[in-house]
Amino acid sequence: MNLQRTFTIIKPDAVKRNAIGDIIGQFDKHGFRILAIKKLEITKHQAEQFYAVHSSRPFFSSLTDFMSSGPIVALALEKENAIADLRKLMGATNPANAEEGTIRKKWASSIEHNAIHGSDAEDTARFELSFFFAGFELA
Ligand code: FUP
Repeated sequence: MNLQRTFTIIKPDAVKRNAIGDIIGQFDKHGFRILAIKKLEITKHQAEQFYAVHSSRPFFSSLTDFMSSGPIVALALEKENAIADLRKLMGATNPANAEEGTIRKKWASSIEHNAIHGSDAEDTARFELSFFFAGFELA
């Protein structure tokens, strides 16, 4: 038993394509419990802080422009092995490599416009959850 929390974002491209309901339905179907959820827009500066680990990568400016280009939905999810299981449900970063049945296979249109973010480890999940949610929202 390894009950875990993870953090996910339904990205601006997926929100624009009206995929919120479908993606939340997939979380539900795969046993993720929604602890907290909010729809919001972030600024370029906030996107830069969130993706600070990628600040030296060539795609950083374009990625943070994209993430601040429109509404997103941020969720805190909980289940056993939530972090690895969400990564599996998301599919590969590049939709060209995403397996059938994954969220990115269905909704992503490019490696940048790839529909969904999910934490990749326990420490990043903690940072990302606390970046978007206050402690009382996750209690
Ligand atoms: P992932 O964890 O699957 O979201 O992928 P990464 O942490 O490697 O990358 C974070 C985000 O940067 C991706 F979701 C999309 C963007 N990215 C690009 O735009 N181009 C790239 O070559 C790699 C990543």
